[in-house]
Amino acid sequence: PRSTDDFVYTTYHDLNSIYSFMDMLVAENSNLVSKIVIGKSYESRPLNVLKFSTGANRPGIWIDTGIHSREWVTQASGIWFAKKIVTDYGRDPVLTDILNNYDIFLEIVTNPDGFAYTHSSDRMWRKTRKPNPGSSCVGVDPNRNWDAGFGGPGASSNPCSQTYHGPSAHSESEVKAIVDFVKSHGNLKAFLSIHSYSQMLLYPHGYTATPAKDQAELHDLARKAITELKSLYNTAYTFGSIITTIYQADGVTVDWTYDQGIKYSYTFELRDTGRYGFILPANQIVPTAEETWLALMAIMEHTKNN
Ligand code: ING
Ligand code: ZN
Repeated sequence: PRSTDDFVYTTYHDLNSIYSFMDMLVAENSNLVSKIVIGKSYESRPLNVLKFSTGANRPGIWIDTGIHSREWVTQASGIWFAKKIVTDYGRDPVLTDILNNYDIFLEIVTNPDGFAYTHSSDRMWRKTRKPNPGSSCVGVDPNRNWDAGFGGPGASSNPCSQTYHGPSAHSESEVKAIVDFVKSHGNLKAFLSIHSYSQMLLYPHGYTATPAKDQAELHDLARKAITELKSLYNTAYTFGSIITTIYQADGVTVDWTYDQGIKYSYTFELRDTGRYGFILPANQIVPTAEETWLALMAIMEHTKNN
């Protein structure tokens, strides 16, 4: 494609295609979008973040997709979100109001080494691609590597496990880059980390059953967000805290961000509930992105109003 209008949103794309999409989007909308490189992956790929901004010194909203590389509908949805933002700014009054007060940061390919590997070698790869010394198994689960209950029973110490927590908190450069970004930014108000699959909207905590201090508000907002989501294609989501809704999970992204003071920290699990799982047919990409966007807008609007 020569422009993001020609880009095909209804199919899955490889890393080069997504990285060129980002550059096209920035070139076409340089007054609204820029690309920040927050670090590099273990295999030295750039960790690209799109910044949507209409002014200086704004608080921020973070969205990441693809931290687990095999969850392809999430990166594909991230692409669609990026195009949606530039299309709707100045047209949709709610998004315009959000962007006139907040910056949005969007990391579409949060685990680029894993993503490249899902295209080249193993479609079901989840983890990073850093070798583990003393083991023939590769990679760390980047959703068990954060310094929030790190190393607890909701993660594995076995390097061959899909939930291996890694040698230490933030050992993975893909995680550390976000940690550094969150700390240096210092004013993120929402942090939305997008996975698939299961059709769930989850809030902290995963490492403890002690309710988050904002549990009541997070719960009500989750209900509102999934009600909006369902209004489009009748897709049913469950919601609640991570530990009560799925299972104990230690060292997860949104527990760390919540404990850093980012109140609106949520994880999505997008379509489906298991019929296709990670191999979601491409004809569901755009419907998934569209319905998810309604939930994201509900959370972003609430963030702006609170
Ligand atoms: N499932 C998530 C996992 O990492 C999850 C579930 C999400 C746990 C958020 C904790 C926090 O186990 C997938 N599919 O990645
Ligand atoms: Zn995941």
